[in-house]
Amino acid sequence: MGLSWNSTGRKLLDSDNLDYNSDFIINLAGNPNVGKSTIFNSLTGLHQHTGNWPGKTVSNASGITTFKNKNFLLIDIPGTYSIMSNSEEEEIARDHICFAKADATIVVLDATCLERNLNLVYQILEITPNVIVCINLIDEARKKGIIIDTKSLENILGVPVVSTIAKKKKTLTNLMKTVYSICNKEKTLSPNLVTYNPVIENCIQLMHKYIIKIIPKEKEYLARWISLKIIEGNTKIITSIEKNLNIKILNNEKITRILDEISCLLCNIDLSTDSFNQSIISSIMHSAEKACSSCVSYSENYNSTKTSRIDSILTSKKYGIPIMIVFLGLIFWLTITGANYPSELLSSFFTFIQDKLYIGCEFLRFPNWLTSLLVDGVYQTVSWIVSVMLPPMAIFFPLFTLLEDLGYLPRLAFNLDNCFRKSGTSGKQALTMCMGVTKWYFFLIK
Ligand SMILES: Nc1nc2c(ncn2[C@@H]2O[C@H](COP(=O)(O)OP(=O)(O)OP(=O)(O)O)[C@@H](O)[C@H]2O)c(=O)[nH]1
Ligand SMILES: [Mg+2]
Repeated sequence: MGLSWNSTGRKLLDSDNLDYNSDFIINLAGNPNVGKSTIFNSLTGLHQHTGNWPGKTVSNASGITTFKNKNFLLIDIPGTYSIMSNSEEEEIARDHICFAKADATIVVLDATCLERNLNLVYQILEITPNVIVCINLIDEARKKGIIIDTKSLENILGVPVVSTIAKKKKTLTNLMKTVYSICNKEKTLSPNLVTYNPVIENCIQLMHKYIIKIIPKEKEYLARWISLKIIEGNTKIITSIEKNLNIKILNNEKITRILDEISCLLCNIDLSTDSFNQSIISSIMHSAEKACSSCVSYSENYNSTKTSRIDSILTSKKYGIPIMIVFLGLIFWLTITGANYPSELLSSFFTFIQDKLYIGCEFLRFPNWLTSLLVDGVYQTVSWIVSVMLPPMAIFFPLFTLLEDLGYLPRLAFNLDNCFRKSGTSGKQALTMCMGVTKWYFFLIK
């Protein structure tokens, strides 16, 4: 796509056709639905799609904003919860922040759920030091009685932290001032990274000594993260690193030898690949939890907000499970008894058609075996499945969608999480389990 102009006559660019004539390039990253596009629109005067559900921005978008006579090219990156896995949006975000040319990355956070958002901040700090943390939705946090000490968070993270209300353009001036000073190197940043298990740290050091020698000078900061990814054995990320930095990792004898040494170290503490990854994730989560508890406090009206009151009942130890049993019981009852009526109607309709099919076969002088194959075999089986399965599904799914829209499903998942973890899965499987139970009932009992 080509170039276009906004109402103020500034040049606007599509991300697929980035023009680096701007003075500075700034990434806008963060979890989904935290206000990245709202900030982007406020600053550039563009109209990126915004709305109150996650995943609206699906590819990088870019636009120019001017501050203190300098042009900043802002790039609105699709929201992601992490940059560790291999899902498409995580790859886009990770590769862009890691390898594309940028002077700074603004990580936008939702002030109402800081801890979850800080997990991503810690991951991004591993791939770029020039980070500005922007705590958005401060107005919503205030309404809920959440108070955030930005200075304290700044000390913990080692990068600047500003708070904003994206819809109020005035609040973005402070953000732009900070971006300006970082881009002009008025401040040097030394982020405080997550510290992993001491043995893992030793392994990283071993790999780091070699990686720092082969990596391009301007990407030296990435050496620690690349070392970690090599130890993790994440082939997809490694291939992307090889391609973007033009270095050889997969068939590198020296790296293979270091990896052998590292395997011995990890064997000594009995750390398999799975538990290695688990340990990395827990360390990041632990750091986010610690940072959050040191800088977030709650005013007196915190617990009196409507959602937290509802939450405290729906997920409480005393009422959570009984309420869940009542809700699920009601859904099963509506599905099972409610489905009987349309099932009977469908069944009589299919029987009526079946009689007509017999007459048709007789009229066409089909041999008995063919009539039996087509009508008693194919038609009767299909009509039985449709009349038994369609009505419960048509009742069950809308009811579950309603529970999802009301926000009950995540609470259900929370209530069942402990129990599901004992069998090696998570509470999120609750919907799959309910679907399984319904199918089981209709196939085996009916
Ligand atoms: N109250 C309040 N609402 C905000 C603020 N910033 C954004 N919003 C609203 O939050 C919702 C999400 O904003 P978006 O800008 O679409 O979020 P995003 O981060 O781009 O979302 P994705 O593209 O899906 O990752 C929209 O309804 C915005 O109007 C804020 O500071 N305060
Ligand atoms: Mg967006």
